[in-house]
Amino acid sequence: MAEDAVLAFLQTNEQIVNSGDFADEQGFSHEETVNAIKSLRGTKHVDTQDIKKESWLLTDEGKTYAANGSPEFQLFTAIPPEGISRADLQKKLGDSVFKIGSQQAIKNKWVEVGKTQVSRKVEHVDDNVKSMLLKIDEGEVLKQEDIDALKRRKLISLQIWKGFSVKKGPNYAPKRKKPATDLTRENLSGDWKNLEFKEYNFTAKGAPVEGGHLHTLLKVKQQFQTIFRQMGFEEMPTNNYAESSFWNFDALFQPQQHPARDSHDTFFLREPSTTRTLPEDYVARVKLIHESGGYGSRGYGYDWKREEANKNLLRTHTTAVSSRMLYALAKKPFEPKKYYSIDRVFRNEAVDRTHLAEFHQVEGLICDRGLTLGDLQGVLHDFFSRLGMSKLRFKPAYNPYTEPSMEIFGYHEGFKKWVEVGNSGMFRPEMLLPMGLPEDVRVIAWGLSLERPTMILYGIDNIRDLFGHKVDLGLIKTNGICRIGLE
Ligand code: FB9
Repeated sequence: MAEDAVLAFLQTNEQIVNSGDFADEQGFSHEETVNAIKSLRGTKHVDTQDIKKESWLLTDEGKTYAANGSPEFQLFTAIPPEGISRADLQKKLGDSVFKIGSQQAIKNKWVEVGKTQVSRKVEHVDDNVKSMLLKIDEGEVLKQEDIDALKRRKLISLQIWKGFSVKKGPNYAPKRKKPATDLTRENLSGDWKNLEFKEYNFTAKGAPVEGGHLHTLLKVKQQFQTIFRQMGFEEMPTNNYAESSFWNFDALFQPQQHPARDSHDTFFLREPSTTRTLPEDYVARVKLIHESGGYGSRGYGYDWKREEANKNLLRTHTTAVSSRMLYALAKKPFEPKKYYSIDRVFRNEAVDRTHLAEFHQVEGLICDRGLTLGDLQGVLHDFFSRLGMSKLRFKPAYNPYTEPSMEIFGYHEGFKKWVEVGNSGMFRPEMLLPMGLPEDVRVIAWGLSLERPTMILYGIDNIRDLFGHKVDLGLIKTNGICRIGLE
């Protein structure tokens, strides 16, 4: 071991004058020797003095000039006394030597290079570059101006050698006892007094603690959950991506020929392709409301088909869960409720930089007697102001299951512009009354996505950097905490 060699050498010698020579004599690499010396210095077995040597080394180009002569000298000697054509000279020397050689020879006033002819301007020249390079190679020290000239032509490079001279330190011993690192049951019994303990390295970094990391979307989801909880909403159970067309569309009074129910917009399941059970009495009322209306509505006047309602799909909105919850509410003595959901929904749509075939829908609803559109606008102001958006505008819109419906726009203080932030409306009587909810019960509801606010908050402009198999897990680890009140 290099450590043992250093300690043994110092037992019979005053000092190691130069760690480099010592390494060569002892047959160790200089790196290994230096590491051993640093370790022995750490436990004060040795004291050291830094040695720093600067020397010039020939670069690869410098080595070729030292061997073949400088390009300018090669060019000069290739020109016969009567001169030579450029083309012949270039052919003789090769492009690189001709190019560099002619530039330097002209600079030295050795040659004259015309459009076609090259001729000598002097009788004789010396190849000083070559002789200087050979001197450096032999370790000679040159004048600074010569060094600078060769450095400028990148023919030499500076090599800095660092080593040590080494002497015995206060804790010197011919053999180093392996420093103890812990007090143990064994050494506590007695010989701890004779042990040498490794010094604490208080600057050492702790081992990185690998822990779990919340996905960026889930950080924002938690913030939305907090907002809904603060507003007194309960979370709906959304743990079923697979849904029947009945709950996803028919229960919402969405007609069976609606384009959104086409396989171009919806993912239908192949297996199991149809749902097993539906509440038959309620299905009968839904069939009726679609076909011939009721409760003052004309209905759609088409033949409603059970097999269409039975088709299983990946839910296209969390409103499918809202319909299940409202039906469950209608089966009990009525009590007002505030529900929310935040979960994945799936749409068979064209994907692009900001859209995938799925997204996380955020939905809120309030079910109570006598609610009005004003109540909806009020709760939207409350909700979005908690997201840092206090200025809202509403634009009339259409949804198959809400009337009236409104698109929601919020003024984004950061972008200094209005941003579409969601959609909303009052569920239609054709949806609520067949469920069996009391006549005067109204449901106001709204929805938005989780991805849009997340991408704004974290400055992500491609959805694939946020969601999917290409997400950079390093970002998941390093993305900051989410403080809602998005700026
Ligand atoms: O999220 C959306 N925009 C948005 C939301 C928040 C936000 O952060 C604010 C800074 C603080 C920024 C932007 N949108 C809805 C609007 C647009 O992004 C839109 O282009 C994309 N929409 C999705 C649907 O696209 C297929 C977002 C998604 C959406 C739209 C409507 C609903 C839900 C999600 C709904 C609903 C609804 C309506 C009535 C009753 C019940 C639910």
